[in-house]
Amino acid sequence: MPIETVFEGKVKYIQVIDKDGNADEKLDPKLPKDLLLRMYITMVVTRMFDDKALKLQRQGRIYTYPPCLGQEAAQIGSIAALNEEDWFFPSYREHGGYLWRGTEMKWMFVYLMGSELGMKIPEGKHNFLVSIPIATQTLHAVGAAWAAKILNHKVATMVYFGDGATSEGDFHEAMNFAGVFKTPTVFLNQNNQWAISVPRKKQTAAKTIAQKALAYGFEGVQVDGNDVLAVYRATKEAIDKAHRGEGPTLIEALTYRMSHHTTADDWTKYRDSAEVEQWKERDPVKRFRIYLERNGYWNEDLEKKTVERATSEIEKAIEEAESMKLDNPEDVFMYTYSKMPPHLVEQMNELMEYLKNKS
Ligand SMILES: Cc1ncc(C[n+]2csc(CCOP(=O)(O)OP(=O)(O)O)c2C)c(N)n1
Ligand SMILES: [Mg+2]
Repeated sequence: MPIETVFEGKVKYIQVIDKDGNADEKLDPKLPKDLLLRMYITMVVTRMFDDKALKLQRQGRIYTYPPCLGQEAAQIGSIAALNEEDWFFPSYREHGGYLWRGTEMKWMFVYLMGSELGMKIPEGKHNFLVSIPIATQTLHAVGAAWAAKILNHKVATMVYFGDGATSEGDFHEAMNFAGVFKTPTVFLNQNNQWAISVPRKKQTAAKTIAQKALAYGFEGVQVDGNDVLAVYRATKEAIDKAHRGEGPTLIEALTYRMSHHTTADDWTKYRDSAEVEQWKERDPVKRFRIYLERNGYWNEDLEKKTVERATSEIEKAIEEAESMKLDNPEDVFMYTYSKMPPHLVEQMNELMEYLKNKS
């Protein structure tokens, strides 16, 4: 039996639309107009949702909010390549992903108002919950993919995580398991250059995050994460591969968090505004709009109507969320176990007793 001692691996980089909106004819996936428009409109709505959520937090109407400004192409380009039966495992920044997968905006606001009700996944939707503990969702996604493989269900799982998450043990365990057991998993890394105030260069000495896949025995691809068509192309290939039973892929979407890490953060304390300005030139929404306009699919009038429709949709969602009765503190304990263990029952009773005496 030959023993392998030499390894020569490579990571490819994909860009379809450059920062000025010029498309590479050979790489353009030439998607149908209705899909392209749905992608663009969702990107615009995501950006408007994001802007509104930030303002609501500043007014004290929702709690901590993690903005996704600048990451719309990385999110929508990838989620659009996922079939409905495939499973979506987000981190906490994938607002665009939830919108694409049919989550009603009012529930997203309800969640941000601190109610567990907002995280109730609609029946039949293959979406997972927001994951705040960094990288834990990579293990969940690999576990679910492994279960699907054992059950012979032809579905893939796709998991979102940041550059900082690649320093967590969970990420490496998930990658290793996925490689060995060839699970149908797409690891979608949004390398937005920062993990709160820690820059990407402090997460790893490797040139790319994508190359980490090679050490686990599978393919790693780096894409321009601000180019929605490049992200779509790479993700579609990875999902198709997973459906064919050919195992996992790691996609590194190179992007940038244009806003604060969360509303509890202030980026002006640790990064240069010149850096932010430089990334503004690579704006994913603007770039995609130029592409659509050049293809004759978009114009000022359609933009205006989209913004008007989204404005009233967002206002209506806020109104509905704010008119709900959301003050059920016991909900915090309710939905982790089908049968609540005794220590949680005790804590819940203690809290309810405390609140009763306080009022
Ligand atoms: C296990 C764990 N450790 C630490 C934290 C605190 N924390 C919240 S976000 C974050 C940075 C994550 O950065 P990255 O993975 O790049 O994702 P991004 O926020 O940039 O999308 C940290 C350390 C946490 N939530 N979970
Ligand atoms: Mg990050």
